[in-house]
Amino acid sequence: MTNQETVFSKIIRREIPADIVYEDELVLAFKDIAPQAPVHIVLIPKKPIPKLADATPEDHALMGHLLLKVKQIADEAGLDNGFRVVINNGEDGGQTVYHLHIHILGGRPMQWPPG
Ligand code: DGP
Repeated sequence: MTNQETVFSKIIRREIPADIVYEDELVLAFKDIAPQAPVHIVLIPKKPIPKLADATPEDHALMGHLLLKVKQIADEAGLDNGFRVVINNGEDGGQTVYHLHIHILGGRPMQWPPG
């Protein structure tokens, strides 16, 4: 197992099951296994960037693609009343899976500030 090998790599390779809601050549989105809201989708790049702080200028287009896919996935999930987007980065950020991912949460009003 390499440094960048995580459970999300296994989901990309279909080695473990996930409820996939969107896929293209660059990204994959699936339902979070421990949902924190009625809708909780995790969107990942297929490229195994460990965390946001590890993205480089080479990833410029990929980062833009991810954010535009957030909008599409939220639309398709029916989150017309709004939604929250979260990226946990590193230990203090509460990151547990070291494959960059965007949480898309919705279906209830969110609190601010987050814990
Ligand atoms: P984070 O704390 O930002 O690293 O969030 C990781 C998220 O990944 C967490 O909300 C739970 C989710 N997760 C972890 N393992 C699995 C899995 O095997 N399947 C799915 N669908 N989600 C997972």
